[in-house]
Amino acid sequence: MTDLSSTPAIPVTIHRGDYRPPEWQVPDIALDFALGIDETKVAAALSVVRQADAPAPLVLRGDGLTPAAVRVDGEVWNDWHMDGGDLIVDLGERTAATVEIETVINPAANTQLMGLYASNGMLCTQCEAEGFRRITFHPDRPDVLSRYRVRMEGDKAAFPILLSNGNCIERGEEGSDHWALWEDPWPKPSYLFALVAGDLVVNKDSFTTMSGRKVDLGIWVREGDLDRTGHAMDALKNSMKWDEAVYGREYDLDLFNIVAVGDFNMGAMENKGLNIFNTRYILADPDTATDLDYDGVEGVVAHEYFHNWSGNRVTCRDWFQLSLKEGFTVFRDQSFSADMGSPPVKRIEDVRLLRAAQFPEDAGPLAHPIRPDSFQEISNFYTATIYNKGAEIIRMMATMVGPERFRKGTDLYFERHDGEAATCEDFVRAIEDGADIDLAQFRLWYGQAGTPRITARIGTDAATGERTLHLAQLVPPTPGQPDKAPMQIPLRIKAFDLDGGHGAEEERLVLLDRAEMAVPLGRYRSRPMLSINRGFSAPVIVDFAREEDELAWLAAHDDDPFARYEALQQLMLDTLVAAVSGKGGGSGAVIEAVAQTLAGRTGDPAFVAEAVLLPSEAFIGDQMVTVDPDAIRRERLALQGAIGAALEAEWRGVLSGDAPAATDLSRGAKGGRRLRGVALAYLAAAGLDDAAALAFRIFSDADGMTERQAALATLAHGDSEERAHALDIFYQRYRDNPLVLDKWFQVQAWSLRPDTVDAVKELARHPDFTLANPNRVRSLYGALTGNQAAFHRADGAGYRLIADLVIALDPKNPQTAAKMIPPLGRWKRFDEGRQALMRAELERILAQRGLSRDVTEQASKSLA
Ligand code: 0A1
Ligand code: ZN
Repeated sequence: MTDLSSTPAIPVTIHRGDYRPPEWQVPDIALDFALGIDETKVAAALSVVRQADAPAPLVLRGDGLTPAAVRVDGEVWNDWHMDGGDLIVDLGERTAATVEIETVINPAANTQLMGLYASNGMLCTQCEAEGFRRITFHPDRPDVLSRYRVRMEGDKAAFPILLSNGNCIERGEEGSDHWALWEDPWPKPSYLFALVAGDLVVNKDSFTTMSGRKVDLGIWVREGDLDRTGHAMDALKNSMKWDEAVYGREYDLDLFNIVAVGDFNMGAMENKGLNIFNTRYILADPDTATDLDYDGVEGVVAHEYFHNWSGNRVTCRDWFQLSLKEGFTVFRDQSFSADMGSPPVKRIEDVRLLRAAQFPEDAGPLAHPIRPDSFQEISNFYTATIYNKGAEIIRMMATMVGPERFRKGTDLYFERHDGEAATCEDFVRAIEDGADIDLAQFRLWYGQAGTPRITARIGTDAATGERTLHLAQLVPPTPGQPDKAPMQIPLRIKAFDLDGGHGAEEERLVLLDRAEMAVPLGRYRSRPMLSINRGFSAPVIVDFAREEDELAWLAAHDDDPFARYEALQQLMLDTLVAAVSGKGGGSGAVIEAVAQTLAGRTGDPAFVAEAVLLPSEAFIGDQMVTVDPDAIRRERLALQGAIGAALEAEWRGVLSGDAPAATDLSRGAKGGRRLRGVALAYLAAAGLDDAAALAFRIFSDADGMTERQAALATLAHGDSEERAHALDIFYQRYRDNPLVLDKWFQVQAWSLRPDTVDAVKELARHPDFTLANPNRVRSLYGALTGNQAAFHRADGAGYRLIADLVIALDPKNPQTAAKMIPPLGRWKRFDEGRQALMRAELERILAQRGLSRDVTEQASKSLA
């Protein structure tokens, strides 16, 4: 009767085209938890209703569970069997029934952090995507929506706080135990279920919605962390207000709780009415969090809150539609953060991230469309493509129709699909109907992977002086997609006229929708200065050969700040790529442009700080046929040093005077600190005698983490005495604060020193290092994979270290282990020696016995 074999050795591939509606719905579910850290008993009562016309078995998914008892309509039931981990119940001719199942789980042994697990004595859940099946048997698919009633009981002293989704409708005590009954009136898929039990304290506040309803807000943390929850609370209230103002979306329960937990695989989770967060995105105070950490808290709090509509009220039909909720919600949180701060700086940050994380994914063996066609393990698809490229695709629609029509489209989407499990196609149709636009060709963005490449060229009619912009697009082949059709690509362009013959230039939106297209620009006496893909209106690569003086002109004069940033970055990139390929022509133009931009720093220092930053080593590598990590590091450091030395007075000028008070979180203060960090890095790169002393002084005088971390990171690149001293001071001061200790590991793994791989190896043996905490793993090993020259050390030591980690971590936490594989999968971009070393490590990983589905899928696809 029972076959408890777990995951099959060869992962099964699931195809989008195989989707079938559920044969049974579960309109109501009652869960009863008898809580214990190493034994929790779960009694589930599922009211099931048949949807299929003919009798069909009830398939309840399970992962690592044994059914302790099965009853149907109150009677002991024997017509069931196991299929792998799943429980199949034969209900005969019935069209409705109540199925009761008991399971017993061990949260303390749950190192995967999926399902119900223990973190620091507290119990919490993570159910997206397929964690609910580790708690009880259930269809566990997002198109099965139920009303939940949850009773939990446990030791009062161990679990003084008992939380679940919705409203607490009853509570009581029994000896040393107490219990609570929670009810969520909104039907939801199982991935949005949550439960928390632990010793927590709360920051309470409230928000009055646009229709005048009072909502109680609570942010629950461990004792001692309470005074670091203020920023998250402000972010929550601002998000609630913003969603009402910008999307007309009001919160729909009387209570909204957030719980922060130290052990968490991702950033946070949007469970209905009970968001669970990685502490990293809740806790912030000036002493322990940088300005970027503050922005991260604001953005993630908003993201999870916005999911209440884009994700919860309208959810996904199946996991292939993941970008329906994630792409849209990222777009919403990006717009929110832009409104809260500086729109151009936010756009620059978002594009930087897209280029760093998504473009390489789209160009490698793991490339997939934002709506994938197949997967083996859905956890592997929480990617930059689904999230960030997904957001770009929503942004393009918004750009094409403008804000008012876009709002009509989203209103229609929410109205049509409220309470439903929808598809990406539903979203596109709602925008088409609501915003009145034909998106027939645009839909290709959902199905075609790969970053489109656009070549641009300006032609001139010698007789008339008419200029024409010639555009061509190519969508590169990706795994399983050798041939692509031309896409619809919205490009914001403007052609500046330098000698007044053309008259006023206007920006326009060109819809490139063919393989090639000619766009008349009009008459210009001299060559127009073309600003193209302004604001990064489309997630594409534009190849457009421009001279240094054109880029310098645009960097100084373009009226779109993003385009100014792009022009300066392109100038730096051209200079660096030339230097790396041995065709260096000098750094004069870059230095001049940086000086010009710096001269304008009184405007928006945050923008200036972003604009004068050199492109990352990885992005320089992305421009090359074969990445040469050592030459890239050498040339980037040389250019950084040259800029540092040539503009020494300017950088010192930036650093002169006091830093803004760390408690000042205004835009100006944050921008000022950001620019000071950049200035310090330039001075240090110039190798000035007093650089280490200066960095150490800033480190010691700092009244907050932004300055302190920037100075420490700068010192960490060098080998001064001050380096060791500062690292030691930092460690002693913050050894009891896990989030700050993460930074201590991270700055060392980011170091540009040649011995960084050895240092990381050593740090992995540090008593404070642990594989049990995903943040710690990411802060050490994740930072190393982002350190190009270190990770790609020619002898393969970096690759070996990451493969060793994957092998050691997989049995404990396959999800986090699998996330470390993509950097090894980029082997095709490197020289033969590195290729062989990288492939060998992937093969070594795959040769392990009992490998998870997560790691198997990522490693095998990476070798293809
Ligand atoms: N939906 C969440 C992301 C998330 C996904 C899976 C998780 O399982 C470990 C956790 C969180 C979001 O977009 O924020
Ligand atoms: Zn999300």
